[in-house]
Amino acid sequence: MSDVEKALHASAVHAHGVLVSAEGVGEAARGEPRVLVTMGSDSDLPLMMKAVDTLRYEFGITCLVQINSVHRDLRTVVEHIDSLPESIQVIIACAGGAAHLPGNIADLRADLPVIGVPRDLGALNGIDALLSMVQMPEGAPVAVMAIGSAGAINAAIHAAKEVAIGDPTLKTRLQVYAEKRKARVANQNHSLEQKLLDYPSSHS
Ligand code: RP5
Repeated sequence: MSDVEKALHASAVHAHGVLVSAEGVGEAARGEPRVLVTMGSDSDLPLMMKAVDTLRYEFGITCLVQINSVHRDLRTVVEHIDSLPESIQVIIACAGGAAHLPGNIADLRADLPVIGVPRDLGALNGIDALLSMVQMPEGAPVAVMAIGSAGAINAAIHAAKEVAIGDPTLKTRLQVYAEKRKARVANQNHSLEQKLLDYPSSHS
């Protein structure tokens, strides 16, 4: 591990975050974190791993993953968000219920774009989190994605697009990702005739 990487790991530990890259987690991670992926509770982790895995495997983006609860420990959230590594360019924040985390972070960090992911949870199944995030008053914008899994993946793609503004290599990876999506449609058309032939008839 290089000296720069050692310093980064030390600062990540200090900020109670964990580095994640395509190479691994924690000490095994490589590179500077360019995206913070944060969430209100580790119960959000299964959803947010979709964002983390998209960032690291599709785009090769190293991220810092951190739990921040504005309902349970607001003071620590302020400390964490104030002391993020300089290399962070975008923040993805997920929460469920009365989801204040992304909006609070948008206020704390006037210099960084914040992407909100509403978690599908509880009696309102994410509608509460969606409205809490999207109805930010003027001045502290949150770019809100869809509720749940599609939102987590789109948050990662959107973050990659923002990072790619200053990184031509990343632009190429975004194009490759888009081509893979197109190939899915072509494959579906390829197997469509057989699927129609095999489809159970509703006529006797
Ligand atoms: C939110 O409350 C968290 O982001 C999570 O979505 C939700 C429930 O948290 P747990 O009770 O599972 O810790 O703040």
